[in-house]
Amino acid sequence: MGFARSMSGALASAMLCALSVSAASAQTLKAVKDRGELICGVSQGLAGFSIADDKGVWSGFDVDFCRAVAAAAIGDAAKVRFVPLSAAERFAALRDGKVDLLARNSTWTLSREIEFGIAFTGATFYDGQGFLVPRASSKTSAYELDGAKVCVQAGTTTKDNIVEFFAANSMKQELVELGSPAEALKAYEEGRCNVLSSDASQLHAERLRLAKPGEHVILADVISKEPLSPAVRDNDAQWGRIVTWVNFAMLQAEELGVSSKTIDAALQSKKPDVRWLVGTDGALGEGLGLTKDWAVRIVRAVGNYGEVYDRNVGDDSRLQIPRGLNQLWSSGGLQYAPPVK
Ligand SMILES: N[C@@H](CCC(=O)N[C@@H](CS)C(=O)NCC(=O)O)C(=O)O
Repeated sequence: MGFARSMSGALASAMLCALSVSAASAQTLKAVKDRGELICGVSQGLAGFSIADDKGVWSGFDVDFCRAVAAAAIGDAAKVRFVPLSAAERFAALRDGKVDLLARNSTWTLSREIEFGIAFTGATFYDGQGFLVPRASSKTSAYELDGAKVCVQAGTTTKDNIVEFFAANSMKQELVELGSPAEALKAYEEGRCNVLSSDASQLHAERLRLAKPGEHVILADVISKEPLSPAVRDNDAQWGRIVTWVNFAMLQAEELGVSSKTIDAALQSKKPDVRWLVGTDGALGEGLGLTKDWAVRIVRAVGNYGEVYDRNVGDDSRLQIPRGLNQLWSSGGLQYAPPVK
């Protein structure tokens, strides 16, 4: 009796099913190319990172990352379908194949990788958890917050960090958990809490939505590491590599002075590192399953890392978040791309 016939029908079909799932799941690049569109999970609206305007046009740091991946993978940064996801639903949506990529101000943690079978592809933005308080409270440090009522968004790393930080410093707190950032901000504005806590980058964005932003301060202390990273399913190494190296290509471009303004000159460059990046030397793009000009497409579409940072959250944006840890390593920060060669 043959192997297949010796198994029960149900078992055989379960195995076939498992086979086809793993074959399909290792094919994200092919699925994206065949569809002609990248499906990218983003936030439901966070200025600077991912937000849609009244015409439904998305912008932000995470949005530009999705566009960069689309430029590299399908040659068109406009071919992205953005799927807004709440904090609570985002990782299951990725796991269940509802999106090809999650770029949603999500903190890279080991427990998330284990629980959801996902892989973070590398920190695009080093953040930390901070506190927003009314200026009139005269608080200047996180260590002065004993007894605070703290508004946080449910389903985030934020809540656990509060519990741990206050306990570790023998301070009391009362958590007020809300379902969305808008609700958290409203609760803070209405005085249902006297502290709003989240990733410091988000506090910069949320403060601008208050009636009088100048009457609120972001304390200098951060109480956690929040390396924000895109994520993919962990069963498709080729796709994971592409997403990882899109970020590195943008960093490498900044380090080499290759920008959306200098990209044509870069194609004529004799510098070996520039030639590797833009594909006039080597065959790295083909090795990734893309084309030799993959990095050129990225830089033309969204610019290098510094351009994306400045436009969305830095000097050229309303948020004005200092580069800080997100400076390149060569300028004293943590952003460091391995050799693109
Ligand atoms: N980086 C943290 C926090 C991320 C997060 O979702 N923050 C909330 C605000 S505290 C947010 O971005 N909300 C936007 C939304 O839900 O659309 C995490 O990964 O848990």
